[in-house]
Amino acid sequence: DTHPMDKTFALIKPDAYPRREAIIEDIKKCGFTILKQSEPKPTKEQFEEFYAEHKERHFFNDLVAFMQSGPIVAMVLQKENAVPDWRKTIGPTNSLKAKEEAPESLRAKYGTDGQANACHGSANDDDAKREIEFCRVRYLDPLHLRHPPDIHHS
Ligand code: DGI
Repeated sequence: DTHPMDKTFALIKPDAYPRREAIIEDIKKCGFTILKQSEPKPTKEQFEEFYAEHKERHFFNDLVAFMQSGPIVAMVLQKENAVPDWRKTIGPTNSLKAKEEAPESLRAKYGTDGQANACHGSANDDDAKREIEFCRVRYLDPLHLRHPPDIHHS
C-alpha cells in the first residue's frame, strides 16, 4: 500500500506579495502547517528551470518576467492530501475563472487574471517532490551563500 504524500510546494507570487499576511492566515485556516517559509530571489534561469514544462508556450517569457517582477514567498505546506487540497484551495489557474467558479479560492480572492494569479501549487506528487527539492538545493540554501555576512566584505 502507498503512503500518501502529505507535503506540497507553494509560492505567493509577486502580485499577491503585499497581501501575504492575509494569505498566510487563510493557509493556516485551511488546515495546512507551514513547515518552511522563505523569500528566495530566484534568477531568471532558475525560474526558467522551475517552469521548464512551459518553455514552448507563448506566455513563457511573460511568465518568467512576471515571476521576477517583485518579491515572492516560498513555502512547504503539510496536511493530509496536501497536493490536491492545496490545488483546490488556490482554485483554477485563471483568477477571472476562479472568481466565477470558486469565489472562496485564493486565486479568486487575491489574483487578477491568467498570469497574475497570486499563488502557485504543485500539480501532482512528483512535481511537489521536485519543487520542494529544487527550492531547497537551487535557491533557498544558495541564497545565503550568495549573500555572505558583512564580515566577509570588510
Ligand atoms: O499549475 P497552474 O499554475 O495552475 O497552471 P499552469 O501550470 O498551466 O501554468 C503555470 C503558470 O503560467 C500559471 O499559474 C500562470 C501562467 N499561465 C498559464 N497559462 C497562461 C499563463 N500566463 C499567461 N500570460 N497566459 C496563459 O495563457
